[in-house]
Amino acid sequence: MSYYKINNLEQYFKHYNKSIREPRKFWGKIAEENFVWYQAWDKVVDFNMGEADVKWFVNAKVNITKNCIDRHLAKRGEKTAIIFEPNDPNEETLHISYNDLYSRVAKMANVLREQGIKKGDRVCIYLPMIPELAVAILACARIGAIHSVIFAGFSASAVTSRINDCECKMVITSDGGFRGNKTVDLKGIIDEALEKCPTVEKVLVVKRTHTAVSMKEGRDYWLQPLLYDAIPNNVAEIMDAEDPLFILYTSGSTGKPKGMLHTTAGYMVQTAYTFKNIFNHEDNDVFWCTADIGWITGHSYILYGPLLNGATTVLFEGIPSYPDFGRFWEVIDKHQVTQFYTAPTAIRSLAKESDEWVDKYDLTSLKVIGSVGEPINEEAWHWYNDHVGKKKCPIVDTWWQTETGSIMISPVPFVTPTKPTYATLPLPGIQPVLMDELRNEIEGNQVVGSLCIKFPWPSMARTIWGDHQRYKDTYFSAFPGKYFTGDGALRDEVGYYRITGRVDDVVIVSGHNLGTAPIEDAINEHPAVAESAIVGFPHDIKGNALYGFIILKEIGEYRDRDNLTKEINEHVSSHIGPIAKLDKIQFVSGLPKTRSGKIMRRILRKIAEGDFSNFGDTSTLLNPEIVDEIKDNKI
Ligand code: 7RM
Repeated sequence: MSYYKINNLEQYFKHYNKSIREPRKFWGKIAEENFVWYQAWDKVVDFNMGEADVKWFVNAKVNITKNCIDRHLAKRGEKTAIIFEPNDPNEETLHISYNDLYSRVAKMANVLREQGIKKGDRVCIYLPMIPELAVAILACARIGAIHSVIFAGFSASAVTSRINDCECKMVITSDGGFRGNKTVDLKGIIDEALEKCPTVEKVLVVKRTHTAVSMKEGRDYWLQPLLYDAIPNNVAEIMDAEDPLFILYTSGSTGKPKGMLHTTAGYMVQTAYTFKNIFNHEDNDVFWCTADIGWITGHSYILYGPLLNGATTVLFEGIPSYPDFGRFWEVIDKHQVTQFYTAPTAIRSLAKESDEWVDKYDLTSLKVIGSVGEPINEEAWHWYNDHVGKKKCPIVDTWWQTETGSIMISPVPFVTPTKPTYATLPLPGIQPVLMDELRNEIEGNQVVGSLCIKFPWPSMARTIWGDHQRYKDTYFSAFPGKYFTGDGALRDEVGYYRITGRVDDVVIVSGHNLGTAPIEDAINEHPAVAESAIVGFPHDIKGNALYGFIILKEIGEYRDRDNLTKEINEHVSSHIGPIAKLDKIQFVSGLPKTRSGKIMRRILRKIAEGDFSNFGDTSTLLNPEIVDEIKDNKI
């Protein structure tokens, strides 16, 4: 009996039950049958949740790139591994075969070694979505260097703090990056960042935009000439299962980002397994995840998950609105994409545009469409289902985190019946529980609580780089013995999970605990409202009161703002209760968002409190300019 593929609902339950009763046998069998190892493990898992100490596949030896590339060469050498779709639709698409990927990675790995990078060294990768980004990541993994990819939209100060936190020895960047009709001066940002990074010895620079950049003698080297001279073969480093694979920074509730550390074997096993099942991957598929590789979604589902399965994965350099709002759909049509994986924020922004953009392309190649990053609201779900999936493609609403490494709760398409706005059921191996305020597990269905995971899973982060105490405090102390996700969830009558949002987004108004998410949902139902964010601010009598930041749709009849404020509050009052009425409503043209579409409530909270000092690094936002607008118009 193999557990790698779930074919029907009965099998899902069978695998799930096995994974709970005998997790070691379950994961051991998957690991044994689907990967190549230099040496097997002594123990499948060893853990102490209280100490936040987890090890998978203890003492096994492996190299993830042998599994991503080498083992496919005999059967699939000429198969396309990566389709590179450039920002400019008139620039030629590049099809990189597995053979080609092998030699590119081998050359890059040899260059890294020649430039003094050894196993365990940290390499910062600050590149646009170009093939060299994928190749650089895999080359690090090849030689055992720890990659730390920084999203190439982050500012110099964000780059400086991330490089210094993990003491990178090298930076790989490019002269610039294309983004729609703009170019971004990546090398200039790196030069500024490196003024305060004493550990960086070398900078390798990819030529992409051909803009003039300054090259520092003895530090900066053009990458292409080095690659040209490199040998296209490389012996992979033998890695321990628990050797670090990468660090990826994620924002915390305080300003300092957390360097989540992922290790080798567990991450490999579970990203491969989840990719296979959640996207129902078959051999001739073309998989497209629109995230940036700078986020965990890109790490796990543009690169590692697909390549581990010998899939064809699309690497898209551009943005959804360039040259027009049809770009995503044009790319699906052009490459006959079979699985499309994107974020609700992208869906909503494209749903706002004319349906003609999506209707004019042939999307019949699609089999499965996915969503990730935040709760998908009912309206967006239906638009996605009707216009993109044409009611024929199951929507996989995938819940997971940078910390979890791979998808945790999601429908398995063609197996789990979907339900709008529900991430549905845990994948085999995942044991979610809902907890109440008294730290008791809530049993049964039709309940809400804080979402925890009560047993370790292979791809979980092992620590925060350099700060294990913070890792323990953040994830393993609120509910002893369990991993606390920070999210709230409800479990419906059949056991399906719906993630309702961060539980830290709770405000206590006159002694009542009010989750901001349901209030936002109610407000968003008002026909004039496009989007809203609610935060608390101190109030003399109530303790806290609610402050709403609201984006309006372009609807003429709702021009009277005072009236609208009243109407919105009446709406809240009738949907949730008078206690949830907002004390202040500010109409805004946008909300501060992270690049993956998450509202930065930390900033809104500060504005609502009237504290305009130290917003943290706002340059990491999608729309940093909005902060001043909101601040200037504060009520
Ligand atoms: C993959 C990713 C993690 C946080 C997580 C949630 C939210 C992600 C969903 C979701 C509802 C989903 N990693 N989140 N997916 N909420 N439904 N399907 O996004 O580290 O950047 O964010 O994102 O709050 O805790 S992340």
